[in-house]
Amino acid sequence: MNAVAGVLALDVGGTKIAAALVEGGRIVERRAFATPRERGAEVWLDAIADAAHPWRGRARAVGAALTGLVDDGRWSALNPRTLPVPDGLPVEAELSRRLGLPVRAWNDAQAAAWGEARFGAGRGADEATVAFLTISTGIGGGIVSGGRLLSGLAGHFGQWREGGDPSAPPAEDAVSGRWIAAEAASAGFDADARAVFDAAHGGEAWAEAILERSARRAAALLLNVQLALDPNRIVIGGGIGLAPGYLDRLDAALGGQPARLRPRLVPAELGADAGLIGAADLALTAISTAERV
Ligand code: BMX
Repeated sequence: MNAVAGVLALDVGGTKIAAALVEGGRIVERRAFATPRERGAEVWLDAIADAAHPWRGRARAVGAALTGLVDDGRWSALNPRTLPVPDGLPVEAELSRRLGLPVRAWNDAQAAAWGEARFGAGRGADEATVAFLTISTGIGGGIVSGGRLLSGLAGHFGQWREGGDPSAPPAEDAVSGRWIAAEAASAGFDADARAVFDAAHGGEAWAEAILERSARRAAALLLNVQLALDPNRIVIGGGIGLAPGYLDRLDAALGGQPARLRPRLVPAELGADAGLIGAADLALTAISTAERV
């Protein structure tokens, strides 16, 4: 049995990268920095390894939550606009080589779904299905059903196509933080998503209109998730999803639906830590299972 009990947790999003040391299911140390998007995957991996390096002696495994598709240890983009991940990057092997530890990787929202189902807003759902939807740079999602996390493409709700046209852009391209900022620019305002929320809170009609449109589209997505999975609850996360008033906007947009169709929306309890805590727990389980074989 390995005496070192900690796990290195990584959360790589389109906007920021977070690294943390997790011990006993809790984050004991952390650091975060902006994703150096334009500098490519080699730089992202080196930056991640540099951030995690000081904790190496205190961890027995690495759990990585990555924006994009993660299949059998390889990392690809589903929407390069969120982060232009090269196709099939062997991310588990590449990070393991840099850190000298076993690495397991999942999609960021899938890891967060597990974190919330086990330790957060999904607690107590037992075998029932818990869906997770995070609105941030893009829209991610995850599904925990029967006590298991569904992997691969399962939960990538932001990639759903709108309007019955398979060649339409992904749903997230007209909802997420990136779209909100682009709409502000179109309206003549140099504002990121946070500034748009501040402007709406300050009574600016242009900002409220943008958030209203984003929330209505997200609400339509949530209604479809409810019809597809009939989850016990849908946990809402992400910088946009948890921004002040956004959840109320989602509920208001769903208000006209019959009660049986209306999703039960709950805010993520682990906030921005859900992916880190989920990835750490998943990695610890995966590595411990492998050690027993
Ligand atoms: C995109 C997709 C998802 C991700 C979601 C949220 C890529 C690179 N990412 O839909 O895998 O979960 O964005 O990503 O294709 P985030 O960076 O906003 O957390």
